[in-house]
Amino acid sequence: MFEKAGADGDGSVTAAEMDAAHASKDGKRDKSSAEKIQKLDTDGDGALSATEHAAGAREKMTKVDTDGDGNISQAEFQAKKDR
Ligand SMILES: [Ca+2]
Ligand SMILES: [Ca+2]
Repeated sequence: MFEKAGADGDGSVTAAEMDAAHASKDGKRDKSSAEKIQKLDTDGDGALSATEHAAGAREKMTKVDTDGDGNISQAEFQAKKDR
């Protein structure tokens, strides 16, 4: 996803690029792209670097991986969905 979304090739994804990527994928704009980026944009430059994106994904995974074994089991995935 990341290679495709970084349209200007600088390795970062801006809100506009994320909107464009989502728009081409499902035909509608995701209004919360800017908010999502803001949450993960730890250095505050308004763009999401691969590192920031990875950190966000890791944090999400840690939250779901309740027994901390580094894998999302079906039970953990289900528990997250049910929450
Ligand atoms: Ca950033
Ligand atoms: Ca686990």
